[in-house]
Amino acid sequence: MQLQNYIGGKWQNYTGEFAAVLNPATGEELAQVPLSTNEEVESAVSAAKKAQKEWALVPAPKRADYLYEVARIMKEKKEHLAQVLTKEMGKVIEEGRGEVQEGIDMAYYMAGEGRRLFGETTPSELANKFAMSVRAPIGVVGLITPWNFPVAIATWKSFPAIVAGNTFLWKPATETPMMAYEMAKVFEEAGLPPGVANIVFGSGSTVGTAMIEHPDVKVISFTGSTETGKSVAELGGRHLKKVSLEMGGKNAVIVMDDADLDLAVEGILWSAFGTAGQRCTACSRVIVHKDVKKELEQKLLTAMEGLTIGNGLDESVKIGPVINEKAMEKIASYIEVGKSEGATLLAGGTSLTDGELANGQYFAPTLFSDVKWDSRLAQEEIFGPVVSLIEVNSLEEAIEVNNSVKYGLSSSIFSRDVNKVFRAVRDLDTGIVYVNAGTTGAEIHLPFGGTKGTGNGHRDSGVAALDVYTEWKSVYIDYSGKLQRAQIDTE
Ligand code: UN1
Repeated sequence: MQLQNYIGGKWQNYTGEFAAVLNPATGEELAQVPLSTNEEVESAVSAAKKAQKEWALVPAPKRADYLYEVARIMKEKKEHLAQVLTKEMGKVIEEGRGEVQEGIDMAYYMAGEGRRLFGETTPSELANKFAMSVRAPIGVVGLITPWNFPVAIATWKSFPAIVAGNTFLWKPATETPMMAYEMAKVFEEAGLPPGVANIVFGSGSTVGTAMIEHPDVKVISFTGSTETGKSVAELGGRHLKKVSLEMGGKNAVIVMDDADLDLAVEGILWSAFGTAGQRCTACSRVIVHKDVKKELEQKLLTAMEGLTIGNGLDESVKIGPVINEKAMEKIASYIEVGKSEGATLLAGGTSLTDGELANGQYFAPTLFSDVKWDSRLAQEEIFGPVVSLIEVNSLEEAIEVNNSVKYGLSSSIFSRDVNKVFRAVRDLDTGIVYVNAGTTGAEIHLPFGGTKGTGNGHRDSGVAALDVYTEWKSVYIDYSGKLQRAQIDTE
């Protein structure tokens, strides 16, 4: 099947270059994705621009009605969408369903915003004058999304964008275009006016660059690697774009000596090996108090034996493949880094190729211990099922080690001591903090994003997402019948 761009409410007939989309669990070709050119970006931006003026005039609660319809259709198609997602991305079907649910939740949540989109009224310093600030749409927005959450992340960006009166152009990752294609069908079925939602498939270097450089694209929202995010920010800066970035993480679970260790093990397993470790929120460090280190190690090793690895479509499988060969190579290279840095490899560390796994991209869940906090293994994002145990002597040291990385997305602490917990919540330098839970599992009605190298101050999802897609407009209405000069006629 050859996918097609969705522009101005129409399926294009693109005849240029295509790339193959592979199922990471089996290696089979699922579809072909267009590698679009500037021309397709140009026509999508022009369709989006044309539609935006009218879309902005549709009352926000009516714009929201389309999102309720989107939610309803996604709910109806949930199983189908989850199956497609698992096939193209590899995550296990249970997580595929969870991700689609995240999109449904986001649709309902942002549809609700259509009846709020609160502005503010503020007293004027002058008599008989009314002052308010309202959220105004910005125009055409460009969305660049990654392969690890092919649908959820796109909904965090596109739904607030449209409820606020913008139109969008979405470039999904070339590894996972099928979910974008499915979402285009959902938008079509929901009756979204032509040009409000546009999807252009292709590479970051061509389509992404053209979007960022286009004068009619006013906002760029990007989720992906820190490396690519920096280039997006640089290019966006040169064109004075508002750029919202969500990038890498090197998230840690802190396990204190008073923690419920069995619960900590469950939290670590789920957040380190779920999605085969390919979440920007994935736990890739465990910072453990020295008094419970040995016991935690043993419990983790025992629990890891129960992890089943295979094709995510199989309901009994807990861990699916990683996305592609390049990812396998990167993960394998970090195993070598860990060994050369003197870390102790306790489990995993190899690719899995036996029997049915032979054609897929499978990497064994891996546990390193005795990892030095400042080693590359402990500092760099691996994006695979690899966890590093780092021993500490106190809560203060744990927090310091947590904060020593250049990223600041998610963190977690397992402790039964309320004093330690509150101190950690205050001092952990991350955008998301969990207590007695792993580092993953963000809910869509809270802001999602991080500090330091993870972001640039913006947030996806939650009410904070509206700040990315709206401009504050301050309005002063003078009903005194005379000219009143601010700062001067106030005596
Ligand atoms: C990501 O890894 O890019 O909190 C997003 C979570 C998910 C979203 C992760 N709800 O892990």
